Amino acid sequence: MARHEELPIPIFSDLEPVYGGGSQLEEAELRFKNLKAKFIDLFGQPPHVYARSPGRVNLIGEHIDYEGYSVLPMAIRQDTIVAIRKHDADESEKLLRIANVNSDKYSLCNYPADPLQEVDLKNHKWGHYFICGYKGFYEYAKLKGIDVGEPVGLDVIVDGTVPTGSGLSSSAAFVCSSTIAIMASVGINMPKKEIAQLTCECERHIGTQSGGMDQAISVMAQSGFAELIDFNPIRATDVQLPAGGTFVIAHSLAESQKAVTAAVNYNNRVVECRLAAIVLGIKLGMEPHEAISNVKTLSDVEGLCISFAGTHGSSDPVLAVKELLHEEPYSSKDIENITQQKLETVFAASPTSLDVLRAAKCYKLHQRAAHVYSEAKRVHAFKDTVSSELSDEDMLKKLGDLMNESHNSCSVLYECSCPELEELVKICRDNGALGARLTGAGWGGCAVALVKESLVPQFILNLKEQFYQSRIDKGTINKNDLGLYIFASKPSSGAAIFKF
Ligand code: NG1
Ligand code: MG
Repeated sequence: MARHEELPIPIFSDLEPVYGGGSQLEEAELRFKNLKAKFIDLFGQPPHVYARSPGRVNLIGEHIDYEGYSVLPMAIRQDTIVAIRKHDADESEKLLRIANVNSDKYSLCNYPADPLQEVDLKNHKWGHYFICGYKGFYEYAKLKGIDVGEPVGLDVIVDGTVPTGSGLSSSAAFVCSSTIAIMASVGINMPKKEIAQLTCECERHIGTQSGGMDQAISVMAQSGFAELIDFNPIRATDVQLPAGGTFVIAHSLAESQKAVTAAVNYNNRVVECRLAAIVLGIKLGMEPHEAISNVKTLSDVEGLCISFAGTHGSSDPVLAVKELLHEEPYSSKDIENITQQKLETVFAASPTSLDVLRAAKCYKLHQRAAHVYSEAKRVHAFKDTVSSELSDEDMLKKLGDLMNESHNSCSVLYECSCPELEELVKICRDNGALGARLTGAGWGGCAVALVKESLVPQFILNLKEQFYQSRIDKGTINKNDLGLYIFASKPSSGAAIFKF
């Protein structure tokens, strides 16, 4: 049987295979009905096709996908649905009209039907994420010589339930569902692993140097499983989570606007990792020019680090980091003395990296590299624990410990937490979570806690009291919306196309 990443996106003519039965199915039926009615209301005709793609929670493996390391997320139930109608070639208006069911918050965006348009990064608009998919798909088609005809107008309505800026990957759910809807509208489908790669490249048009985890899980998830995602090439391996444990997702209520703060947060860390990798490469014997042209990620110099560790009787690349990179932050001068090249020259080809250099005061190479190498090991330890012979009790405890270690590393070494997340993680642990950590890029957004199944209702009640009540009293959130901010989640299924 083909591995599931080799298969195309499934096409369904009813909702049940994706939304199951019961209240979830009823909710979905209502959403689709409403979406169709809005579509006809706004554009005068029904959509041709719908695509849906879910958000995700990352269980472990944070900020290492862009360094080439495997991660372990699971898809959540919340998703984005994109309804689309492709104009006929003779319809006059060559416009992409992108509307949202939540028109109070997201007003109609119009773009030209031109795949070569640039995404206006200085002027962030919600519709830009659709354009990421649009541009990316046409670039891909051109590269592969796929004939998709002349661009025509598109009518689109988006319905998303993944909370935004929450580390649950609303952005990838939107980019993936958009790209798949655009593909479906011109009758193209392909293996999921190719769509995962393509959508990762699509999302980079928003200006973040994304890894690829979010798109990979959104496209390739299987109901009932978390997935170990490997990169280069992209692969997804089902991971059956132990019975008796539940992942509870809780929002810190600090919104992380990654596309807006990329130069000092997300892209900054990508640049720091690259610099750490280059410096390690040079310290381990590479010529500076060779390191600059060949070393892109910390995984590229892991072999050298392990050989170095071997001479000290260890196999841990973190040992090389400890010996070869000082803890004191590096100035650009310090690094340029090692690379013998101006940093502006090293990153000349990447405008978003040049933004990082302009904003950065110093570079914490030791801390970032120590996080990445140790986090990469924790992902495999997590996967090995799940498939070990341990009793459920011991297994859950071990998984919780790994999640706690991951959070501490994110917080102390990678500095991608924030006060609200620290408070929330502590409250989770104080209330019996076996482990709790920030999930997604951080700097706000959600935490994920591993909780014994029998304790979940009480755990949620305690968090409501100890974390959310004061925020309800202050009017930050509405009491009736609490279910949006704290919920238990089972692993749900990946992207799908619907034709009714
Ligand atoms: P969020 O912020 O949850 O969308 C981001 C990246 C991931 C990964 C995580 C950190 C994008 C689209 N996603 O996730 O690739 O690097 O941060 O582990 O940029
Ligand atoms: Mg995102």
